[in-house]
Amino acid sequence: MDEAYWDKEIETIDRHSLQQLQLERLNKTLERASKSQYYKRRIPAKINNLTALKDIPFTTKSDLRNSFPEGMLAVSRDEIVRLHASSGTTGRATVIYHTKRDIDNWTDLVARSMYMTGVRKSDVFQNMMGYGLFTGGLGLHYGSERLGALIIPASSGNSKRQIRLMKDFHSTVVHITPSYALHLYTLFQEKGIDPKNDLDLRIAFLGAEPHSEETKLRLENLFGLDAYNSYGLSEMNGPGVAFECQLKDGMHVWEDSYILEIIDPDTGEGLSDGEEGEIVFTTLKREGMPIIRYRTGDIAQTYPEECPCGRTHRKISRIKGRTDDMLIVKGVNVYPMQIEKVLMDIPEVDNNYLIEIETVDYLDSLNIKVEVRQNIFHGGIKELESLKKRISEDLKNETLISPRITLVEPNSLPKSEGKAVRVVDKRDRDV
Ligand code: DLL
Repeated sequence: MDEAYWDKEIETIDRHSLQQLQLERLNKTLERASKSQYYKRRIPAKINNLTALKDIPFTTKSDLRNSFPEGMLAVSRDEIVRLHASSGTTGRATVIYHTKRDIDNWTDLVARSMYMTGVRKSDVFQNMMGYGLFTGGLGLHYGSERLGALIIPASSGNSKRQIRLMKDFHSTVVHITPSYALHLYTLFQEKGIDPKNDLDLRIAFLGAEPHSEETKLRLENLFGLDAYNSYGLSEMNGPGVAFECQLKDGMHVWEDSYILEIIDPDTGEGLSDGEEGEIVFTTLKREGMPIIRYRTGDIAQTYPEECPCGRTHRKISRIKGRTDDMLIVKGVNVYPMQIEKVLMDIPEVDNNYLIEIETVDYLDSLNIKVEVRQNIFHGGIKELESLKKRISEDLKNETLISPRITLVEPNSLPKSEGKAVRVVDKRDRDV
């Protein structure tokens, strides 16, 4: 193993060889997928070049739902060793099946990702993502074991215990949702702990939900560590699909395992580097349940430049939001992430906020509740008014909208231990 790389050969493979490998693996994928009920009549037996992938139809979340529970299974049930499933809170559940080799490949991608950020055997890794059907806990768990770090399978929640574990075992690396990390910091403050000086944390993996660069910088400053963006989705295994390297400027998508496309969400046409659109993935190594041209709903762009870290796998930007979480307020398109970006850049703003959208006189009306720092909240009315004005102006510059701003006390908004609910949509649907 080379110092800087987990798997130098594959991480630094030249683009031409990578594309050849992709075509080879794609054809194997087509062969496997054709054994499933769902794909058997939808895909060609073989394609001769990667461009021909564009002629294969997309797979969507509703295709996964409609083929529940076994319509996309491509091997015999005996080959399956694990499943992960979404809760189905916004619709019917979806399920992903893994063979032994699928778990092995996933484990390797996670170990590769963690190693890339600088995690080594000597690290103590506190995994604060939920263990269970959600992929955040178990996904990182096995990767960390393969790497050889000492893992604390803390799972999410129970903040007091999390803090105790960090202190007792001198955790150096954490895996956490950004919203939970922000919440945890307020608890540190209450307990008089300064994570910068009283703990040994040096690396955090932030993922499972959209977050702005400003939130990440804020967390790096509060905790005194390097935060790396970790992106993935259950349909593509879970975490370990794309991860930031130590340059922290975009996430490498592991293209030996996934074909990455960015498309125009309205027309489905492919977009070029630097153009923002929806991420589409095709699995290249999955046996149990191969998925072809999956529309993730996540919005990002690819970077045209080569990364100085030497890895040749293309990078994507931070996720701007999801196609389905874009708000249209009085005709203006706004992503919650744009709002977060503005808020987290203002030092007087504390670590939590909530966006409410409702119908007033047939029009969309946006109300943003913002927790402000204790001293500001209990300071003069003048200070509060001027903070409100600053937030309004900055939001107007960033998004062109002028929402109502309500400043509230720290710790008064609902807290998150997993994926945060940032937007409450109370709009009348029948007008
Ligand atoms: O959230 C997998 C994961 C776990 C990724 C832990 C990273 C860390 P799902 O529950 O299927 O899987 O949700 C996937 O979450 O399509 C994105 O919309 C969002 N998401 C995940 N990671 C990020 C990220 C896991 N780093 C959905 N930035 C995805 C922004 C993210 N959004």
